[in-house]
This record gives sequence, structure tokens and C-alpha cells, in this order.
Amino acid sequence: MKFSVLTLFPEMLDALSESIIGRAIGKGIIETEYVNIRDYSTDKHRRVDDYPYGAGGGMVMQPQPIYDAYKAVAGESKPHVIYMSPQGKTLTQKKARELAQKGHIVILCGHYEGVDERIIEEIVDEEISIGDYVLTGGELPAMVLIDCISRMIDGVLDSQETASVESHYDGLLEYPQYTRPPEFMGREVPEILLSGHHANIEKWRREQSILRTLKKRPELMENAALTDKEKEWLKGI
Ligand code: 4G1
Repeated sequence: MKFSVLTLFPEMLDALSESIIGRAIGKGIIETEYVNIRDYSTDKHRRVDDYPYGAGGGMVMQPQPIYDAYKAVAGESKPHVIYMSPQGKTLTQKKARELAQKGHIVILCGHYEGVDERIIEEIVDEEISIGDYVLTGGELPAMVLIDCISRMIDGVLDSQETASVESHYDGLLEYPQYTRPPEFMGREVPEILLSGHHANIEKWRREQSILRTLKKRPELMENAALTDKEKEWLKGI
């Protein structure tokens, strides 16, 4: 998988090279390129933004430098183009899994008041948001998207990590985790975890996952993968 990011702040994306993604880049499973849109400005002062028609304040990213940067990374092929935008559908694990099947993804990051609408019409296949809050630019959202998609690509996670994702990603929150020491500030690790009885531990963890999802994020219960037995058990609570 190749990710091409069109941005005014390419250095921000360098942080991705740390951790899991850095390892995948090293292995050659993932390729990244960060293209500075400003390098494609034809303006003598390298400007990439201008005042919005109709006034209203703020600045808008001009279409020409973005289009030329896109042409430079697209080459002859037709990559999948995503605009990180508050107007997009919120990113989900399902969407990340789907995008992990693409071969080349181009990600456009906005700044100021966003991009000229015509660039969205001309090159963008879909808009994706990472959530409903105000940010300065699309770079942090692009990094979130790349991290999330990369973890779904074959060979990025080792078999243990993949098993852990698969067993945990059933739409439920994770069960509580504990490590040493057995007592901290007078708080003890639940006895069952020290029992060594694996079947009981699995059952307890599953119950904890369901109960804390119900308590902390009840809206997730709609799409959670529960067995008929678990649904019956829940009715009793
Ligand atoms: C109106 C948040 C504006 C922000 C309403 C999540 C946010 C890109 C994202 C904004 C951005 C809301 C994202 C806002 C983002 C142009 C440049 C858009 C930065 C910009 C809820 C500013 N996921 N925000 N506008 O933050 O790009 O992807």
C-alpha cells in the first residue's frame, strides 16, 4: 500500500515513522510520500491561498497547486483520493478495513477555511472526518487515518498482534487490565486473575467487556457482536 499525502506541513507527517508504521515502512509493506502543496504554487511568492469569493473572512486553499500536486503523485493510474474534512463521514474500523484493500491512497489535508470546492468535485473520491471538533488542519486526521488503515494491512502486525485485534475487535470495549504489583495504593488485582483458571478468566473478561460497554458507551451495544446466550444473560441484568 502506498499513501501519498498532499499537505502544507509535510514535516508533521514524519512522526508516523515511529512505532508500528515505521516498522511496516522498513519491511516495505507500506510506502509513504509527503508532498508539499506549496512546491506546486505558480505564484512568485509561493502563495497557495486566497480570499474567499463573496467575502466572509478567512482564507481558502486555491485549486491549482493542489491539482498539480495530485497530478504529480497520481501519474498514469487512478489512486483513491480522500479529503480529510469535518464534512466527511466519521472514520470507523469498518471503513479502515475496507480502505486497507486499496493499492494507492492519496490524502488531501486542508488548512485555513478549507479548499476550493472545485478541487473536491474534480479529484476527491470521498471525504472522511475523525470526529466533531475544531482542528487547525487535516494533518493530524491524516495521521490517524494512515495508522488505522495500516494496522489492517496483511503483514503489518505480527500474528500475536493480529490475534489480539481480532479477539478484541468485536465492537466491545476492552476488559480491565492489570500488571504488577498485586497491590497498589491499597487496591488489589481481582482475585480471579491470580487464580490461573483460564476458562474462568476468559468468562470474567468477556462479562467485564460487555458490562463496561453498557455502562460507558451504551451506543456501541447496537453493533456489538454478542452471542444469543450473552443477549439472554444481559436481559437478566
Ligand atoms: C466546522 C476535525 C469546522 C477537523 C465544524 C476533524 C470542525 C479533518 C478534520 C471544523 C478537521 C467542525 C477532522 C474545523 C479539519 C479546514 C482546515 C477544516 C482545518 C479544518 C466540527 C477546520 N477530520 N478542520 N475546520 O475544524 O480539517 O478530518
